[in-house]
Amino acid sequence: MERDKADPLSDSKLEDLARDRADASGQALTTNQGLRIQNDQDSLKSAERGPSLLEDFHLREKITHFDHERIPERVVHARGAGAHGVFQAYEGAARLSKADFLKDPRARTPVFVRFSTVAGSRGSSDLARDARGFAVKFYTQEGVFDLVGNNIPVFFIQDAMKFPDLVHAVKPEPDHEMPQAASAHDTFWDFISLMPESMHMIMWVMSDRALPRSYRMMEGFGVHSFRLIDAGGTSRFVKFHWKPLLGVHSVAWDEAQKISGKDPDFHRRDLWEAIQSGNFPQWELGVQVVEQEREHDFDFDLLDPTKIIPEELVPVERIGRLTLDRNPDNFFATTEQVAFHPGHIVPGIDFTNDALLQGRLFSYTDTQLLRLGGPNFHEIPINRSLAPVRNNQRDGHMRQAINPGKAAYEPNSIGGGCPYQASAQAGGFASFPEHLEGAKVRARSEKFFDHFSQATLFWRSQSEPEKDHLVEALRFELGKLERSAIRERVVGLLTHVDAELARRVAEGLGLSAVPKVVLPLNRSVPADADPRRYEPRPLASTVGRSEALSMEGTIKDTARTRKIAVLAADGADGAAMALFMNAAHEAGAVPKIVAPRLGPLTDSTGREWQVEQSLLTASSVVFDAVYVPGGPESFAALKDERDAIEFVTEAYRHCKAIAADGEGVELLRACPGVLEANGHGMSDPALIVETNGNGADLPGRFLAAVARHRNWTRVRRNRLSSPADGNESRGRLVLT
Ligand code: HDE
Repeated sequence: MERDKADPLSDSKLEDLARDRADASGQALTTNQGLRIQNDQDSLKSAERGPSLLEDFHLREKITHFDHERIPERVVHARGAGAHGVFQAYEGAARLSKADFLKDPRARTPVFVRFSTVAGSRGSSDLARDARGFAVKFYTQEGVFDLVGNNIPVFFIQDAMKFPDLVHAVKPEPDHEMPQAASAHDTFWDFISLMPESMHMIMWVMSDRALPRSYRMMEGFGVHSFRLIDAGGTSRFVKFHWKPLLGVHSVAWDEAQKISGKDPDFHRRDLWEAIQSGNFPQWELGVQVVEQEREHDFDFDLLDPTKIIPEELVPVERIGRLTLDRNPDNFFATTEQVAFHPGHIVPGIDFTNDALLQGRLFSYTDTQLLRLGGPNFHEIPINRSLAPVRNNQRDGHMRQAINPGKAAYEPNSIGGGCPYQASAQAGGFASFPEHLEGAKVRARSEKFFDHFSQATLFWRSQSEPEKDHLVEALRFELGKLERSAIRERVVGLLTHVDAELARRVAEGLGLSAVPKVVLPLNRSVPADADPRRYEPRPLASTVGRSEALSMEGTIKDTARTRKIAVLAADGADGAAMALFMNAAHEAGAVPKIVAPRLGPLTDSTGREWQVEQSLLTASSVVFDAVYVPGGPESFAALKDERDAIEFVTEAYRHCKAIAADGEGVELLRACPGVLEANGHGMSDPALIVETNGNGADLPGRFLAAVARHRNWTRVRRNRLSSPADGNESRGRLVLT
């Protein structure tokens, strides 16, 4: 997947950025005025032991700049990671949109992508339970187009008016600023419990979608309905999707919490390392297209961002490919300063009246004015359009452009009437002339009030392990609340999603019964309105299942980029190790030797291997799978290491593929619950053990299990002694 160096367009943004690259290699140190510095060690003093002098321009410049190095972090999506890449449309996309970057399958449009969590601060963990931002900036020849989406296709609220409330509720509580990057606290659930429109999104964020294995393994969604405008001026509604070529995969919640301690940069590191090693992450751009005439054919409103269009109703058509192929040179210059905006748009794409989107169209410029300090943030290299920028805007903080001439107004004659307006024919943007009529109101359409049908659809579409995880997530989140009234209100709302779901959550919370629902359910009601008009009401005629909502059917045929720990010590079976290492490399996996200590490891054949991490620095949670080769000496060294036992036990608990041969199997036996759980573990397809030494097919079987990601059915409970019988009562009365 080498980037095509000869391609002029895909490199054009990198060349544009190169203008501002300050490379100091082989150069002398200077002040910001270019003065060469002779002493960067000592400040200027009146004597060796005397006070510093105000005259010391070098010290003042250095410290002043340092004092001003931070800018305000993003109000939301503060923590993120970015990468450069390229987008290329497939043949046929031109049928749907006249956008230049979609029209020509040969055009390789440069992009910059930023992934993020939503609630946490800049320094928080990548593994918080949260939605992930998936923001793509296309540097097209017609200007910048930003697709600023999330990895979840719906949102908590239907109207921008409630966004500050939502964010205040989920952010750390204002009195003590706790908890960081977590929704498991009273204010968030208090708000949610009074806002049933959030229930569909709650299903998603309580599901494993909120715990991605990698940014490279999550879907992206534009969320709102947008418009595509074709060359003939016809408008169609569209929902945007990003489909990852590696499939959609998640980690377990216990694992996520541990990764937050062991490697809070887990996702950022994963993205960086994948790109660095040439494993360029890829997604296909998908569209669900709805003809204008079908706008009202659905049980839900296309303008309601709390609803999906089930893929069974409108299939996703794949129209292009995104490849991330280059890490940024400098985090601050790119990832921190990049300014996305759903309102950055090009001809061929247009907005809808989704009231959440409409609010966003205001917010993103406003926030950049504060964060980036003024109206010229479009001149910052990462934000700079590749299409020429010519207008009569002038001056302001940090202006870079030097606009010659006298005429900074339009119309003008002094400047020859330039810059002139472009006709639509010449690429001038013209808004879609949507026909509108109605009274000026603060209200939403009738169909917006079906708050539960799609939440139910999501729940019913999950596999059994996914349902278990969702139930556990709700028990965890609600279990952290201090106020039982909020907990009960939420469980009450869950009964409207699914009675079984509510019962299971109630049981885990130790409630003696599923709480009675207190009406009205919806407390998001204007002062003078009749609350009954605002109550949720089901409209969807059928609630079945939608395969696309579950991760069970995702791509599971590649072990590419999967990190596999080879747990070994001196004397490990050299033949088995060599066989496995070759097979793993061939499959594109990333095997790393983890041993009791760093330095070279000598196997049974005398071959030396580089130990990449010791048991002290490594942890199973940052690996996808574990292989334990045989060798009596290696086993003897590992069996007494508590860290080695925990490594395997934890990998087992997190449903990962584990393989062992020879004495390696003995190590598995020493790990509580691993081999006893099902006799020899033979019925577990992700537990591959070879006791009689004839393990030629072990690497192949193991790598196939790694490709399947996890055996989520392995443990339906975490208790060691009894079989997985589905009894979740934890010693309490079972609720019916
Ligand atoms: Fe954002 N959002 N948002 N948002 N959002 C921001 O803009 C906002 C919403 C999303 O990597 C902010 O530059 C409002 C939905 C992403 O830099 C801010 C509303 C979706 C990113 C803002 C929403 C998003 C942001 C903060 C409701 C998914 C990070 C910093 C009306 C479709 C982009 C900034 C990046 C960032 C406002 C709702 C996605 C404050 C008012 C829905 C991926 O302007």
